[in-house]
Amino acid sequence: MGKSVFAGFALGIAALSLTACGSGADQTAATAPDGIPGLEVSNARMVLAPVAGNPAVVYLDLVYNGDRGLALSHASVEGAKRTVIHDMGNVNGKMQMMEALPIVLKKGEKISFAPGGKHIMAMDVSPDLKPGGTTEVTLIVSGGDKQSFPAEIRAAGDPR
Ligand SMILES: [Cu+2]
Repeated sequence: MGKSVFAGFALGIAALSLTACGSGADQTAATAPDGIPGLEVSNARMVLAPVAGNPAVVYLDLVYNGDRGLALSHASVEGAKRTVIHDMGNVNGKMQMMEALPIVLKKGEKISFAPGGKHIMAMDVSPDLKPGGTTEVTLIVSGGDKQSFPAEIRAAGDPR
């Protein structure tokens, strides 16, 4: 009797840890730094908004030397609920930011995400992201390959 109760208990634990393991693995898969062959990212930085809770902006420099032509259309930022790649465009004679078209990466391509141009917009940023810290940014290309890298977090007034 005592033995079967213990067995049932042990089984319960096993099932529980299996479940925990499963969800952990899923999360890892979603943010795994698989790497995109030929892609190098440098100078990644996230600039927080002056008002907490407003969107933050991520800038970076990338160089692509892979043989396969790719299109970069998605990004994610750890600690942000939603992430969109933006570009600046002319709307009725006024420059404003808008969702970027997929960015074509060909061998030898060098692209700067910089103030006044392309940038990654991070919405609903966690208050845990503070100047001086780092967060993980992931670029996702056509086909689902992705590459993650750290971005230094800066305050709104810091040099961009
Ligand atoms: Cu924007």
